[in-house]
Amino acid sequence: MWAAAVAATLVGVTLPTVAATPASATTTAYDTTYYKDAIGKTGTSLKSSLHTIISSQSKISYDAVWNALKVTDQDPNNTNNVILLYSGVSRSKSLNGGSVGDWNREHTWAQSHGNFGTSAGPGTDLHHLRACDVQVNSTRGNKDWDNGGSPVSGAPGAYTDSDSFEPRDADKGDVARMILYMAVRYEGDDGWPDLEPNESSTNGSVPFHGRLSILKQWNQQDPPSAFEERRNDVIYNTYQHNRNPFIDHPEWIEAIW
Ligand SMILES: [Ca+2]
Ligand SMILES: [Ca+2]
Repeated sequence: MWAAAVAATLVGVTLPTVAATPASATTTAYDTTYYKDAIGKTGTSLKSSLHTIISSQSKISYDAVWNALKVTDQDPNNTNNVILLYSGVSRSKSLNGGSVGDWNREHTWAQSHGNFGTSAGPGTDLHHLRACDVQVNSTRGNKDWDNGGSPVSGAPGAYTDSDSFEPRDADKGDVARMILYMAVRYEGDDGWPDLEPNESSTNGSVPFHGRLSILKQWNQQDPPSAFEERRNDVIYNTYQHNRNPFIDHPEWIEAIW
């Protein structure tokens, strides 16, 4: 009787998960499916493999981006609102537009850094588009990414100078993973420019974004959040059917760059 009772009790016991992998490596439900061909690779081989995987996607129009952002960027605590990049402000979904007080569509990879415009392609790729306050978006402009400068009005914790923009801490990793997604997704083989990171903060209109060393720091400093992970899932399941590998595996940024 006693032994049977103990055995019955043990059936319900959940054994602790053994962490067999280093803290820097992550495993996801997609490793044996979506990322199957990339697992175990590093460097250009990993980049090339991921490029092939994530290039299989659906594309949406620039107009459709409005409604998509209302879903991908929804405030987890208020379904009527979106959370704005750089400021963290929660604002009504209905205030999308171009006036002061509205939110609009921020291209994290600035449109001018590749001249891709807003036809279906990099200019409408939800993995780097975020809801953003109109005035803060204007302040960011097409600047490269770097630390330092003066405080940004309307975005506490963000800084800017003449050629670069530093997001607030909570958005630093998001920006890094979005920029480096673009670098892997767009390799110049589909009619769009080959987008790449570099170390410059004065790229202007060339298809580069700097500064890579800073983006790598930001990726380490601000790991993927639940908001970012949900966003990746929504884009994958509902809109584009491709994923941002760096939200699933932030350590792949170091493995490639
Ligand atoms: Ca973050
Ligand atoms: Ca590229």
